[in-house]
Amino acid sequence: MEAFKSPGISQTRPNLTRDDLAFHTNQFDRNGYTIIANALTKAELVTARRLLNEAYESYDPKIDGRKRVEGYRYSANIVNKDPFFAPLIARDEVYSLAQQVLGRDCILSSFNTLEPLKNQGHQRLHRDGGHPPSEKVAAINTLWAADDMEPENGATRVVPGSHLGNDPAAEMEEQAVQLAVPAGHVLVTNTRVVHGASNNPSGRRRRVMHLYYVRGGIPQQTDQKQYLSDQVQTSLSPELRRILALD
Ligand SMILES: O=C(O)CCC(=O)C(=O)O
Repeated sequence: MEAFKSPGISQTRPNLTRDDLAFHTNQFDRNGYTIIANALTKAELVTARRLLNEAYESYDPKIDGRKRVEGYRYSANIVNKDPFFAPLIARDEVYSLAQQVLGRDCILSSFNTLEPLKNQGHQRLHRDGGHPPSEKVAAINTLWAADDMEPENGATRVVPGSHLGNDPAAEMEEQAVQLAVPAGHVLVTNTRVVHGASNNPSGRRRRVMHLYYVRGGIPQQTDQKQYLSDQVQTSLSPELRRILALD
């Protein structure tokens, strides 16, 4: 298991420097993932946890799109759930890296949340994206930990460097590391990197938000124009509307 040292949950967010961006770009290119510290403050974590609980309760595939995932608490269409969530899609610490990798006009493809239930949640290792390693990265996933994510509660497994090859994902379990991602931190993955959610043996809460970004022009996993209510759509700033591809 790879341990990630954290100074603890922060009251404030760090200023993103050019050096930080260069560091994360380098990690992302080499390993296929990187972890951004303290993108959510302590106060935001309290709010996020409450609102995610509400989102799990209110999720309805007919209204929110996508399918319920067995073995998890789950919801899709999270931007529609509360005004707290929309600004996260443009949060500098994460969106700057998305723009660096996917281009300045990159958009949000989907915003979901997934939490493995006690003794459930194991996924086979897989790749989310199919573009050949030689082509430009077409999509990234960003996993925002609302609770400390550790092996005891089903932390994500990844195979470092596997975005650079074509080995079958299902045969790479021995090379996988289970990442410890403290609450408030964000795991950013190249969608070609081999990874999977894991069994949650303790049942301790593991609420994670998945904000999936793609290059501008690529169809969204959740058509935001279709699934966001009129009220939410009209409340959004021009920048958020652009990232959601509403216009
Ligand atoms: O939440 C996680 O740990 C990873 C989820 C995942 O890989 C997926 O749903 O495809």
